[in-house]
Amino acid sequence: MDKKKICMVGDFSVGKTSLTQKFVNNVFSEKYLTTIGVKIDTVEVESTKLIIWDVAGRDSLSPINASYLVGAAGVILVADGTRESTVSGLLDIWAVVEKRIGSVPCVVALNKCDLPDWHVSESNLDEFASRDWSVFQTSAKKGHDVETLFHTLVAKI
Ligand code: G3D
Ligand code: MG
Repeated sequence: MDKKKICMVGDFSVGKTSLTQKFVNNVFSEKYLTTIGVKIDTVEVESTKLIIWDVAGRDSLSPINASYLVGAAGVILVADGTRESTVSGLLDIWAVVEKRIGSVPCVVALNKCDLPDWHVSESNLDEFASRDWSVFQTSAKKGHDVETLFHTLVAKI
């Protein structure tokens, strides 16, 4: 079976772990917790063995942690739609990703869409669209668009 590593990236507390858990709890998953603070879930999606890397800690892409990206076939960029800085911050995070592993397929989760206090500007959405990223408004809490998010990335890689 084809094996593909993907990485969850995004600011602290945007919902990387919650989205991963919501997704893998609906499918059979083997988990590993590595000593370097990365949680790895392995799931089968459409005859691909998907290996999901979810980093712990505040700054998922500090220069030290950027090596976490090596070998990834794609990334899920996660922002908290109620915190504008985490949305615009995706552009900086993408720059780190691109420098480290090149222009891999990517999907964007604007997470916490169940909350009323939504702050996603049109200019950020335009910027994402111009990069050909697939953008989803997700809720790890309600399960909204979580399956679609992961399946879209798998289709791209
Ligand atoms: P991280 O892995 O990116 O750091 P987490 O983020 O998955 O740990 O989530 C951080 C906090 O946001 C958690 O709250 C979690 O329950 C909450 N959260 C994640 N996704 C959603 C969502 O879709 N909707 C809402 N309303 N909350 C969400 P706590 O309070 O446990 O820190
Ligand atoms: Mg986490």
